[in-house]
Parts: sequence; C-alpha cells; structure tokens
Amino acid sequence: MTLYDKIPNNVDLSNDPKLQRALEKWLPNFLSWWNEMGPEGFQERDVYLRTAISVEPEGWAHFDYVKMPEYRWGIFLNPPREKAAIGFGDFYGAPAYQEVPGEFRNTLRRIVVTQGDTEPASVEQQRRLGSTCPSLYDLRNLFQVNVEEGRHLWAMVYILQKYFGRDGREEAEELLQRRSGDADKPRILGAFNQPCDDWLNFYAFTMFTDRDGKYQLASLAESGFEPLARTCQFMLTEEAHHMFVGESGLERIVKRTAELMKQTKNQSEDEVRALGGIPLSIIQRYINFWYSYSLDLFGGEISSNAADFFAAGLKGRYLEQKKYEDHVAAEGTYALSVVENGKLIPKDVPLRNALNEILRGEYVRDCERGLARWNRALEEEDSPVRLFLPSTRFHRHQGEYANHCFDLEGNLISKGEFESKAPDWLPGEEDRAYVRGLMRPVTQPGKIANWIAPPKSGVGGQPFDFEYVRL
Ligand code: BYC
Repeated sequence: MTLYDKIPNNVDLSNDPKLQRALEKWLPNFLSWWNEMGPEGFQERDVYLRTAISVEPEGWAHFDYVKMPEYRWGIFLNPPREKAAIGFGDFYGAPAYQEVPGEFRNTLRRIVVTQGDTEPASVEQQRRLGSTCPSLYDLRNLFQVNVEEGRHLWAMVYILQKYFGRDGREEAEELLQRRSGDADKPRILGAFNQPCDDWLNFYAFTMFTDRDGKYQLASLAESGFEPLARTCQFMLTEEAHHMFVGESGLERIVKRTAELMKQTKNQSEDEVRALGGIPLSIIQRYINFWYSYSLDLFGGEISSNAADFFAAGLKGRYLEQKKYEDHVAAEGTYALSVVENGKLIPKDVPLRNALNEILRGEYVRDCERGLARWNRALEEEDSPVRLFLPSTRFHRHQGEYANHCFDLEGNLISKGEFESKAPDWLPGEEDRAYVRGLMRPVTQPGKIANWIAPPKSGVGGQPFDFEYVRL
C-alpha cells in the first residue's frame, strides 16, 4: 500500500514528493504515539466508526467497523475559493495568503502549534476511559472523538510540514513528545493538562472544552491564510459531533439523576447516592470546573496578541464574514470589568484588544443554550433544582481575573473566603472518588449503567442495542 492509499487526502499528496517524505517519516512516530498514548486496551477491537474519505457530504460520513490504529487518518481541506481575499484586519481585501507571509511566520506557527497541541492532548486525557464505559454506544462515541482528534492532529501537521519547512517538521515531532499533565513537558494550554479520568469529566470536557475548539476553529476558518482556513472549515464538521456527545451525555446524566430523585422520599442527595446516581451538586461542581478552565482557553480579556492576529488577517472573529460589516475594527472600544486597587471597575479597551473577550462572549451564549436544555430535562422530571453557569470571573487562571478570587456570582472575595467555599464550588477528592466508584464497565449491547439514561437514538443509522464495539 502506498502512502497515498494509506492517507486519504484531497491535497494531491501523490504529486508532492517532499510532503510525502515528511509525512512518511512522521507516520510511524504518530502510530507509536497512538499505541502508547491512545485508547488503552481497545486497539485490537473492531469499532463502528465514521471515517472521512472526502469532503463531499456522501464521502465524509462513511460508517464501518475499523480497528483504531488502522483508521484512515486523512488530510482534507474544504475546496479553495475563487479569488480568495483576506477578510479582515489591516490588509482587508488583499489576496489571501497562499504561502506563509514572512513577517507573520512565527505568529502563525505559534497559532497552528497551539491548535495542534490540543488534539493529541485530549486523546491522552481520555485514554483510560474505555475500561469504565457506561454502554457500547458511549464507548464507540469516545473512540470516534479520539480518532477524529487524531485526524485533527494530522490536519495541523499537514500545515506545519507543507508550509513551514524544517521548523514545521520539528514542531510536528514535538507535538508527539509533549504529554498531558507531565511536569516537565506539559501540553501548552491549561485545560489540556487537567485529568479527565471518569465519564462525568469526559462529558463536561466534550461539552465545554471541545466547544472552545468550535470557536477557535471558527475564528481560524476565517483566516487570510487560505490553507489554514480551508482545513479548519472541514474540522468544524467533525467538532459538531464531539459537542453533541458532551451536551447529550450530560443531559442523560442529569435526566437519570432526576429520575432517581423522583423515586426517593425527600429528594435528598443522600438518597440519590443510595440509589447509585450522581447528585446534582456534584454535576454542578464539574460544570464549574470545566467551564472555568475552558473560559481560560480564550486567553486574556485584554490581549495584544489577539489584536496582532486580527491586524495581520490571521485569526478573525466568530462568523466574521456573515455577522460583521466593518471588517477593519480599527476604531471603537469594548467595556470590560477589571480589578484595580482591590475593586472591580469598568474599563473601556480598544476593540481589537478585546477580541478574546468578544469570542468568549459568543461561547458563553452557546453554553447557556446547553444549560437551558439540561434544565428542561430537570423540569420534565419534576425536579425543583436548576443548573447554572458561574460568572466568567470565577476560578480563572488566565487574564484579568487570574490571581484574584471571585464567588460564583463574580463578586470579588478574599482568598480565605474562596478557600473555605471551594469544596461547595469545585469538585474535591471526595466527589471524584464517589464518581469514580460508580464507573463500572457495561459492555452488553443494549445495556446501560445505572447513573446515566440511555440515548434517544443510536448512531450511524443503528439502534442503541447495536454491537458498536466487538469485544
Ligand atoms: N493556558 O494574550 P493572551 C480544541 C498564554 S481547543 C495556558 O492572554 P492570546 C480542542 C498565551 O499562549 C482550541 N497558556 O492570549 C478542544 C500567551 O503565551 P505566550 C485550541 C495560555 O495569545 C477539545 C500568554 O498566555 N485552539 O481545538 O491572545 C479537544 C498571553 O496570552 C492560556 C486554539 O487555542 C491557557 N488557557 O490567546 C480537542 C487556537 N491562554 O505566547 C481540541 C490557537 C493564554 O506569551 N490559539 N495562554 O507564550 C490561540 O489563538 C491563542 O493562543 C489563545 C490565547 C486563544 C489560546
């Protein structure tokens, strides 16, 4: 089998010997990384997976049994646009970059590497979840997410190897060498070094952290660097499924907890625990944790990096072309709250410096939609409790609010107060141990763990009781 056959692509790989050589060198290293750090214990199993074989609608959602190491990691870019132009910033209207512009080389490489780093990181974070799956349907969804993150790594490695020469090839190697949570060579962004070792973590991660991926990829899909824009456009189609897994997964847990609460006398958390469900307060704490770490992924509220990315035409706003008329955004200000002299005060910042915050705002609204859905599930099961998103200032490690303490409503509080309330607000060791204790594998087709409701339907045209993974 030639490399061309092995790597489905629409970038004319067979006529690009230099790129082929680079990928040929990288491929075995990728596979050893996958075998070492990918899903543990299931590499030899047949999994009912969706594989992209082209970007056409009929070519990209192809379902079949595949062993994960044999997944066809392809390179797919959306088709080029005719007379593509830079859609925003200081060079608005100029022809789009087809090669890396020399003056922005380092900046662009940093963006691609940061994006690329998250993909293997998430596979590493999730690698042990298979052994405690709540159903074969969920197991298959986990593996689908994992192989697609692997493919997204390929997408960024393609950009690095094709457009950045030798340093791009070095960066591609380093993407396989950093490790999530490693003290010496951690992954680049905070959320990707946090453990994701139970299924409540997994659903919260795919709900909140993958959703950052949606907004970052959407901003890069606007890029004036055409190859990056086109590859991110296609990645977005896959990202949608990951967020579905998270949003519907959490909804199913919430629904099951509410069903169990209905069976109890006093609707107390102890009774829910006695019935083997996950109390809503624990779910809320996991939401607080992953939501705040995911907010950090948008970077500082006031960011000269973001202003520079935009000015250069490298990273746009969410739906830049569809939503905005003024694509230069050189004027205007954005009102923020910042901490000065121990107080929260309003501050107007130049619009371009507030682009991280503006993107974060889009993300927050999207998350609120998910919360409303979970609260509808609670309402349907007659639960009086409602879940919520904490303030965007709560528990932040990046930007204006890092190094200060806030309560869930976003009021500035002392460190001592934060520490005394933290067990109510964030998952503690006891919560984690309780959730881990519930995680026992359920692998009979059609069966489901007690702490989660079954999905409304199966996947890939199959029913819930289909044998999604042959064990
Ligand atoms: N953790 O000006 P600042 C996904 C660094 S997820 C650690 O505030 P900037 C996926 C920052 O790098 C999407 N460090 O922010 C999801 C900078 O360092 P340097 C991933 C952080 O640069 C699930 C310094 O702080 N894609 O796809 O405007 C599963 C000051 O930065 C963090 C991207 O991120 C953090 N959270 O924006 C699988 C897109 N935040 O340069 C996949 C590409 C900031 O001074 N990345 N820092 O050493 C970017 O556009 C930007 O790098 C960021 C940060 C939005 C991340």
